[in-house]
Amino acid sequence: YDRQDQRLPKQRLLVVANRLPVSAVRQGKDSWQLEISVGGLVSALLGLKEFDARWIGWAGVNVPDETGQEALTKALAEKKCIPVFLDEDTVHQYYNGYCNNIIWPLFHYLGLPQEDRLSTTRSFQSQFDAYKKANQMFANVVNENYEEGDVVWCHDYHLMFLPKCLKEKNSNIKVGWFLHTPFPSSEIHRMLPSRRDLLESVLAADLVGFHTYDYARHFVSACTRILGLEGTPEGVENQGKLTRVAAFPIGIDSDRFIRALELPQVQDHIKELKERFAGRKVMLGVDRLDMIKGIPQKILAFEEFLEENPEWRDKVVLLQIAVPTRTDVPEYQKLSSQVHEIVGRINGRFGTLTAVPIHHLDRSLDFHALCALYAVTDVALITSLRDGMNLVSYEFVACQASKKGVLILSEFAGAAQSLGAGALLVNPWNIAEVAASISQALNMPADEREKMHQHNFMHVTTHTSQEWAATFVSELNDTIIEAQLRTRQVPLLPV
Ligand code: ADQ
Repeated sequence: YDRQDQRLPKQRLLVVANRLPVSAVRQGKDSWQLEISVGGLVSALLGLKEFDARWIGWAGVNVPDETGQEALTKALAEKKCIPVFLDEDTVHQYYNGYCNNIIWPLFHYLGLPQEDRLSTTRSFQSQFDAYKKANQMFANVVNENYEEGDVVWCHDYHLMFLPKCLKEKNSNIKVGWFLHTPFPSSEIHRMLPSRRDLLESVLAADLVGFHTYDYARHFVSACTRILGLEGTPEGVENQGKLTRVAAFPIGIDSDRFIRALELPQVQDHIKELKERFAGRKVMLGVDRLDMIKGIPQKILAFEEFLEENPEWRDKVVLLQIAVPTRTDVPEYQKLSSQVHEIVGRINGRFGTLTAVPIHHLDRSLDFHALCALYAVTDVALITSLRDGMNLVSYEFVACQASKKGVLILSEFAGAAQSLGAGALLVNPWNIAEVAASISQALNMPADEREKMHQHNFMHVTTHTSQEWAATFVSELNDTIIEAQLRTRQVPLLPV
């Protein structure tokens, strides 16, 4: 398949992810209002101009009636989206349960839930059954929409069972799978009761991708240690079939951020923020409120910094923007109260009648407000306990062309491997070390800041989300050609 040849129709790409990039609100019996959310993946795929891409995923709403399902399917078709309808119980067991309460914490080295061992063991099984059932429902929708020659790109830990379901039905479908979280050390992965099933299923894919080389290596050693399969420099071999395994570090649509800074409404925001925090250095945290983001550790380190550096107490402010997610899961509710309690204590301790050291917002900011915040920040503080990549660090760098602020970055974020040389790397568990880095960042001379920023800016503007998606899909296409060559379906030499 030659993508450069303009005479050929565009190759179809089916992108399968748990959630469609659309939020759907029901207006009446058969009418829906749709809003596209432009996240990293959406802009990455918008950049894939030479493909005809469609999304398959759950629309995030329960639609039990056929009239509603038909109307939503029709409305989504205009946005090139195809819905998978999941009932409430499946969502609870598959999404809240197996995905977010089991795989997510385990893949981020936070262990497995263990309040009540016996009932936990039983719920593992029923949640895993729901996970397989949900993955099969995604597979059914892919199969209904598949046309010969399509490539299927599955995303993330929600859909680890999907490659197997797809290949069982049609071994000719070309399937890629990409993981957005870390893949943990095989010692962690082997704790999972369904460790074999998940690995075997992922290996059914033709191409398996991770953010970093380390995650890819962990995956290959899990296959060796748990399944007894041989790892090769290209991937993993299983009964004569090679599954290619490689690192594809994601990026952002940096131009979108850089262009936004020129907009009058963003300039107005910047002006307001500068006036509001005049005379104080601005430190910023932007995270989903999630255990993996190390928000309590970050705030405690800021407290230690204020304790040890009284001269900074009225000269610095920490803005922590933490959008709540997965609010149905009890662990997330506990985290939210814990963070509020620490922030309250520190503001009570170091605040004055006119100013507090921490502004903590429990909400999401719109894109323009976020760009303005990034632009006025002196120090970004990212203390993830583990993070597949962490795009906030990239977005901050993209918006810092004039300020050249400092990035403090957890060594446990995938981004530490790409932006490490232009950041102060920290172990977020070491509160004293993070506090010392805050001091170093606030006191850093301009020439040093400039040098670090240049390194990061160059990386962020050249390793974009569009380039990431194009590389993955092109590599997936290469596995197709290799497979055809192996089975001699195409001649080795031009005839
Ligand atoms: P996330 O865990 O969601 O993604 P991240 O990569 O930081 O983490 O992306 C978060 C996105 O949400 C960013 O675009 C950010 O701007 C936005 N965001 C976060 N908080 C916000 C707020 N309060 N208001 C507005 N916007 C906010 C998962 C993995 C990551 C991996 C990505 C992409 O956990 O490690 O980098 O997928 O693969």
